[in-house]
Amino acid sequence: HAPESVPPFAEALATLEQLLPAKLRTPRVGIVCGSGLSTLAKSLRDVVEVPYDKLAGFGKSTVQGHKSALAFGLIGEVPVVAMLGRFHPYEGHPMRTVAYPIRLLAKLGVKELLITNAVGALNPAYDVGSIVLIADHLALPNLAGPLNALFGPPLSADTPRFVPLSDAYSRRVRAQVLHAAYELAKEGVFGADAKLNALAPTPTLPLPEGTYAYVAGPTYETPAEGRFLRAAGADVVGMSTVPEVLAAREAGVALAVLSLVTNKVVVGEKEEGWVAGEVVDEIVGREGTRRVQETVSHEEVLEVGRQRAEVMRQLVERVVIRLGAA
Ligand code: 6GU
Repeated sequence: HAPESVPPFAEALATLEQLLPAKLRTPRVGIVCGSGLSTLAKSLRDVVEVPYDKLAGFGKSTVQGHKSALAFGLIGEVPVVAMLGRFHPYEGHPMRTVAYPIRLLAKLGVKELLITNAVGALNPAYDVGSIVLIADHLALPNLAGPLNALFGPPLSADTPRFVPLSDAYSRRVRAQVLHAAYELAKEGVFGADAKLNALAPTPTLPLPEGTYAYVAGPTYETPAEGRFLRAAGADVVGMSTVPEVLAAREAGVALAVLSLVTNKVVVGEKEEGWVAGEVVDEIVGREGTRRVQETVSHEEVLEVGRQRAEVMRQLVERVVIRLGAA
């Protein structure tokens, strides 16, 4: 394929080599900060931020609530790199651009990737503000061609062609996440109930494991689509992450995904969407209850992100320290 389609990794790597002190040049863990979660960077010591516009091959991030920089620093003694802001296919970025930063992180030597995101809950047991550890995904766009991030010619001769995804969400990294969450729950970080559950003789862990449904967006789901995804086995739904998961797995990077529930997806029963009952009430002059059509807003998503960012920050920090010690 045409050489201009090969992203300028060498150029971006040279820029980073120039800007970073030696101790930050080989990050062990990568962190992707989702909507409203860029404050995760507060965990980093000796930070050097590199704006995306200084790095060859990066697109321009356009979503409100996302910063646009790589933050290099230390958590404990572990060198890490955090993506403050990510690229979404719905912004119009080609999949190559969405995958590019993850491939660059892999070339820098990142061994584990912790991806955070904001999701809507399909599973009625999930409360707004809770964090879900993703165990698997359901990606309808991936099953049908060009929206699969690995569709097209391989990056180079040593890029694997057929990437298995049955092990996409690393059991090793996920176990570290749950151990970290358990420690924090005992310290009260997840609230009083979670603390009691953690201290029980057989503890209940504070994070449920769930399946992430990836949709292309930028529209939120209709109620019928929400019911469809829920019936198909998904627990949460979002518009990011899966392209990055594919790029990371292609590069052999182990990963875990932490999803912050920012809202419950409006699902309801099919009949709740019907307006006929109210019209009949009006026709016969009967008092009735008029339903309001609920919607989700991006502001709501960002606000919950801000409220729960501190818990997510402590969790990510604790996971990194555990990964560094393991
Ligand atoms: Cl309800 N849907 C999708 N697709 N993404 C979301 C969301 C809902 N809430 C946060 N992100």
